[in-house]
Amino acid sequence: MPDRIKQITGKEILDSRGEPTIEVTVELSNGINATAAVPSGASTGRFEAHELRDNDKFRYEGKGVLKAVDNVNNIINKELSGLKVTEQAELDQLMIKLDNTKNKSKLGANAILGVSLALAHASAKLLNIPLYEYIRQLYNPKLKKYKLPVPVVNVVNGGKHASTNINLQEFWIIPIKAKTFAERLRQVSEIFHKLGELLHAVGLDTDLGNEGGYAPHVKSHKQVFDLIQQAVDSSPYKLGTDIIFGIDAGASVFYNKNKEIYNLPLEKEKFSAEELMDYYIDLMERYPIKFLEDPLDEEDWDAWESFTKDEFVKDHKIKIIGDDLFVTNPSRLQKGIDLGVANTILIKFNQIGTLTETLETIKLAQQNKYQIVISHRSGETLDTTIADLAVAVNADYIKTGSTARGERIAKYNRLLTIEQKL
Ligand code: 2PG
Ligand code: MG
Repeated sequence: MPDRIKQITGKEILDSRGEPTIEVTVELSNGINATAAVPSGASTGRFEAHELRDNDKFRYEGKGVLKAVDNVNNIINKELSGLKVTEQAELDQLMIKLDNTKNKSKLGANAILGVSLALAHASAKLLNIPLYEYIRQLYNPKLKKYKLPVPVVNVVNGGKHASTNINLQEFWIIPIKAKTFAERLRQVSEIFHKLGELLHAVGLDTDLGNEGGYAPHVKSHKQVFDLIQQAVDSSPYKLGTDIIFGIDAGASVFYNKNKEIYNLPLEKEKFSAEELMDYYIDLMERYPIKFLEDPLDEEDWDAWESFTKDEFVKDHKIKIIGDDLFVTNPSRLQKGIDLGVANTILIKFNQIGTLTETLETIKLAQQNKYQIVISHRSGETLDTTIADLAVAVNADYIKTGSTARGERIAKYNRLLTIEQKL
């Protein structure tokens, strides 16, 4: 039968930081084969599914993934071979059972996700339809129209994503007004280049961080916003109407749990949760910042709750985005829904470990009117599955780095192709 899985093979490859990651190929009995590769984070949430690494200090400083590869080639391959490839939910469930831990620590979420995504790619090929259409069928076949996500584009990299003194992790420009994805991409790319020229002109570094944004050494976080603002002002686009700002603070990284203090050395200050929220509000009063991802620590639920319910945040319809907070996990999202925490969720399929669970979390979010940002990781490959995922579920936004670096551009280019097809 043509739709049966003949063989599943894992391979150790390198990601965009030159660290090992896993690539999986699924071969069907009719000869069709499809491949997917798994990304990897640096500012990883404490509650993410487990990324299995070898801890063999003689290979890749312990970061090899040969155990995960071995789990694919033996345990998973043995269990799934001969089964029908299009039974995505059942196959994902089988792997979850086979692993039988809470956070996929036995087989590795990287091993399981690689297989899960390669299965979807193989099924789409088998059915001769684009991947986004196949994922749409898995997600909700009743959804009629397709919508392209708006890119949130990380033009300056800080935190764990670059060697700079910038503590906040990401500074985004968001093209909210243009009509098409292609137009939006052109606008941000033009502004990105303007920003590069500007940095160069004032003698600041224009080398790129992990996600393709600039990573200069600066005087303050405000200086970063001033520079981006100047770049927008020198473009044909209007700040506040065509282009708005956002940040991923990545606050868990600079939170001191014992002292209950947020530490931003660039501001020469330590902040309590309340002071940090005031700091964000001050920034939002100065600049058109409308998106705040992970403004607070991943376990600071009370602060998240009071920030979401803050008057300024509500009046200005600020998107409060949970990444490390929710880790694409339906039970953590449910807690957020119950408490009224955040109004937008970041989705990364390697935080949870299968395509099926990712879709489940997105469904829960959409049913509860949370907006969706589909996201890359800071360690990426040329895999473009997130572009198809975003279109499949009509995600509101996609976050996949700046408009530079091949592994980021691959996703944008895939979206350009999809837009032309639709
Ligand atoms: C984030 C991500 C992606 P990382 O914090 O949102 O930008 O970073 O992959 O390092 O967790
Ligand atoms: Mg984040």
